[in-house]
Amino acid sequence: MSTDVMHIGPGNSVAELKESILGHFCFDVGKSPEYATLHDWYMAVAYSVRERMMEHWVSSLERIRDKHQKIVGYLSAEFLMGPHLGNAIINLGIEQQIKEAAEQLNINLDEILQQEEEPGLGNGGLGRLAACYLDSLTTLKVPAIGYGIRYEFGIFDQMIRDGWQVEITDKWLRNGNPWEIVKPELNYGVKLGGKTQGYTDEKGGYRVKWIPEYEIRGVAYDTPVPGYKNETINLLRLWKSEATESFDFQAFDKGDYYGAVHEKVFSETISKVLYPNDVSEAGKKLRLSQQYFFVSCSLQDALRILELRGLSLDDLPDAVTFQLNDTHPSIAIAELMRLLVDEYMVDWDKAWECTRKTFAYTNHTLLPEALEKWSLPLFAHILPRHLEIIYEINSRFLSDIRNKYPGDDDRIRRMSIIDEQGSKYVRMAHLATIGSHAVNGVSALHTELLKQDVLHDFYELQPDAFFNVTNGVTPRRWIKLYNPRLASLISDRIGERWITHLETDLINLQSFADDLSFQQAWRDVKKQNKTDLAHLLKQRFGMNINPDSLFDIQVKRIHEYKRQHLNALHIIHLYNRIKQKRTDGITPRTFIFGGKAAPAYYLAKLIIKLINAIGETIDNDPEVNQFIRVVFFPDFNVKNGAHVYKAADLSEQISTAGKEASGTGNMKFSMNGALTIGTYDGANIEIMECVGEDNFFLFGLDAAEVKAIKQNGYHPYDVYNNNNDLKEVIDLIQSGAFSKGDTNIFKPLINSLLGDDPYLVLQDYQAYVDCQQRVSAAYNNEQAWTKMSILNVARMGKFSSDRSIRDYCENIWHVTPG
Ligand code: 26V
Repeated sequence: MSTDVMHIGPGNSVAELKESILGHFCFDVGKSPEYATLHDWYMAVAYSVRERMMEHWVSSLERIRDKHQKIVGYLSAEFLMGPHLGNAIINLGIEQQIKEAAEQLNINLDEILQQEEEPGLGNGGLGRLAACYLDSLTTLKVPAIGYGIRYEFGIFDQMIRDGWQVEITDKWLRNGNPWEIVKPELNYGVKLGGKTQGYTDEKGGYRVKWIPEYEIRGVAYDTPVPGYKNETINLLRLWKSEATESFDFQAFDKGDYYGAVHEKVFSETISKVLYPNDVSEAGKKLRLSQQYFFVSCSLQDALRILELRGLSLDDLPDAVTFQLNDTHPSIAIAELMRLLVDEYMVDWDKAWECTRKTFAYTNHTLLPEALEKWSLPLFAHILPRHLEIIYEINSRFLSDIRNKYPGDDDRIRRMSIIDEQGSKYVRMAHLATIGSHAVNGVSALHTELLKQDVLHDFYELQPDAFFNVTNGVTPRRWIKLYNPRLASLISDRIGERWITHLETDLINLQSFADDLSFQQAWRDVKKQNKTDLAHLLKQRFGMNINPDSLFDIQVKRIHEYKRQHLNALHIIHLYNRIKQKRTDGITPRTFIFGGKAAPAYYLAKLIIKLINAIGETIDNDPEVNQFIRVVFFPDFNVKNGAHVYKAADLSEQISTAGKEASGTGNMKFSMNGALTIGTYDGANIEIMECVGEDNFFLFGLDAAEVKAIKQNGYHPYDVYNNNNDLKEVIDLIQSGAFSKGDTNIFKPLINSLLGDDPYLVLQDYQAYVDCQQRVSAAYNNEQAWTKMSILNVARMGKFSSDRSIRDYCENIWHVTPG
């Protein structure tokens, strides 16, 4: 069957591609080429490329129906896929032909690619990780479905006005989305609210049914995920919420047309907007509804597929494994129990065994404020039956704990799913841990801290359930697609296999680290990438930066724990030295920042303002800007990341030790030839172990030292008073030097640094400044720097997401890659 389908597939020759693009132009865009906009051409090219995935899609669906293959269901509230077209062209292996076809059609492929609006269905690292993992799952031929939400509005677009962040709604669907295929027939009802009712079944057993207040419907939107040159497609299946037909009937019955329309609007609200990582309480109800909505649709879909494969509920744990991407989908544990116990009448113990075998949980943060918990009244209001089930899970679990640790009431309190200190909450990380057969952290350090700290009691109970899977990123998008010059230079020397065998092959670059002509070629690539970025910033924002200066880059979400303000303090230190004419040892640098702040996170927004204020002050001061420049690249996202990572000399990974679970930007920079200045945190540690201490700029406290300082009392005011240089830096901000004399504006930031700052910024200040001095000196030795850069890339093989996925397959999913 599948081979028959292959025969009808479209060809990939230049002529065939050209014809196909013109065909789509005519039949799908519906215009004559003479009136075409660039976006029209983008649509035509996108349809042509998508068409080339469809034949493999159909044969890949066959694999999903193969009952002997275990399927991975990757449950994630976020998928930050980035633009599809460029990636699909690379993975289908048709970049040369498409380029030529475009040339012959007199259209510029780069301009076409720029047309694509990025689907920003994620906040940052967690959502992007899900996207890298789908790429690797497919490249490794593991049958997988990414399940999530088709948000109508993704992460907001960021503009900078007068140095402040302004949020703009992300209307990513406004021009249509050629990559998704709606499957109206794949739709499921999702209940919300209401109450529960006990009853006796025909065998005299006590049963419970859920009488919901309302029901909405989830409709599947499928996006093909192509593997790298392997004719394999996996599925990203996102759910859009709609009203059920019954509302229409209600309106008909009661004559309440407007009431029915109102209900319809409410139903559609569920998948309307992605929530930013916000500290605020707003939107809690909707967010919990979103989580349940996509989880419920996904589980119903998985059970439908199970039936399609001719399997029974007993087969579930061997047929599918659900990975919980953080706690956001962890309500799935209670939902599967509800389906099994209430709807399929499976007995509790059997249902629980099946559930635990089916789920695994990845934790992505240790920050207490980021650990999800839902207030009990809210939970009861939206998911009354699930709350009962959670109580039952909890009561059985705690009775086991009581048996094991008699009299240890404190342990019971600590491990309970319900937090009962003060107002009551449902702790989702506890539910996820108890309901999964495997729990993993995302870097070696993070997993250790999980075991020692946040999930310590659970680790003690079941040490064998804990695993580490260090994150990785896909070299297809992050090197081959976004750094084509470097990719061809590497391939020239070591062949092309590194693209799918990063761990074994990239290391072969090492032997060229001392080769002077190779070093020169390496520098040329970096210089061209920097020049490209300089042009782009000039063209889009009128910024002036010098490609001959050291590009020192920090791009990531803006958060105090990531410490963009520590970076800013170092810049002010240099500023101060330049103003005092102590310019000895200052290497010309361009500091580039990018990242979004959660809209309600005031201090993060103030940090953006400070960076822009410093940038503007320096722009207007020729004495300073002959040495340094500071720019803030607005609206940092995957698409803009394409120009940034490849242009970096230095990557800033300076989080407070113990706070950054892994980081993945650190990997993207290093595999594109940047050296890292970083703390002993997250995956930085493993990166340093791989590239070698001599090729990494390590500074600052480690996680144990951070903990010790906090225990003994942190006194930043003493640090400030005892360090004259630091004092001058802080006083400069305070004096209004960067705010046209305004001495109030940055007060909240200064107060946080000098107050009870949990991120110990001032404590690490001197170590950071000293380390930056070593960076400057190292950069001045061109050959030594280039060698370090080559060695960084050569030794980054471990950080391919292919390796991460193999780890999941082997240790957690027990799946063999195809
Ligand atoms: C959530 C929140 C919510 C409320 C306030 C502050 C806050 C701060 C952070 C978060 C993020 C939680 C989960 C997350 O995105 N973790 C990231 O996951 C990446 C992929 O594993 C990892 O590389 C990052 O280090 C980690 O921060």
